[in-house]
Amino acid sequence: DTIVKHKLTEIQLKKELLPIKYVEQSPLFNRACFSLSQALKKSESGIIAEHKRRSPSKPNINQNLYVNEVLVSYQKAGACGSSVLTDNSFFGGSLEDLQLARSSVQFPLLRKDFIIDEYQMLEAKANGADVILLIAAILSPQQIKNFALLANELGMEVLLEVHNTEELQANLQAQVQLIGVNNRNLKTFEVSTEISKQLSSLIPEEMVKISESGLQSTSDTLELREYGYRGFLIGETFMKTENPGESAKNFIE
Ligand code: IGP
Repeated sequence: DTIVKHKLTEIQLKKELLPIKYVEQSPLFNRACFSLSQALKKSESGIIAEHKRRSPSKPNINQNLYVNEVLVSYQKAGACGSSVLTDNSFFGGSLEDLQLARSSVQFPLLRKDFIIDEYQMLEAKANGADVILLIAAILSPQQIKNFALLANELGMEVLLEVHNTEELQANLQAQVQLIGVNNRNLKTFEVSTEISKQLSSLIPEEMVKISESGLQSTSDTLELREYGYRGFLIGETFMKTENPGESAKNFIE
């Protein structure tokens, strides 16, 4: 709630500083995107490795590594794609991080932020994203439908994040390529992969299933594979170590 309010003000300000017509002039705006859903279908690891400096629950995960270095090492380790936090106030990320990421790797990039306005989708494309995250907990089903259409028109895929049955069922008609079940309860910060297991059978076949947050070992991911999960979004487990690329490599091998 606080985050969403903060975003609203931030977006108003940005629209004044950089109107949409200028966002669309970015050299990255007309490029072709990488498909995360295709990459995951082909990938053995299914790992989407995240760059994350800090979060509301962990004020200091890793503040001193450059996003380009981390991402290059993730790609070398065999990750299928990466997620880059672009929220500054709560996660310490930025759109510059996303740009830097784009110029350093050739695989799908997810813009990880709290998207509540069309403007942010144009911004995502203009700064190098291939996939955007839509969080069911902060959007109406109508918004999700509209935003997903626009993202697809821009050539990007959509990862819809849900945390319970209601959020999932309210949005089954939305045209999204990927469904992410967040194992972390955003209100209590409690983490449990049980929710991924419970929701797996309710997710339509044609959507790629991703399990997000709190994954610590290959025993977690191997178990979730049996429930049909193809993608695993991992941040802290890699980022809290001195060498996230090395940690990702060990995880994947
Ligand atoms: C990664 P973890 O526990 O591996 O660091 O989690 C990712 O799932 C998490 O950062 C995340 C997130 C979000 C962050 C999932 N959904 C929404 C911000 C907003």
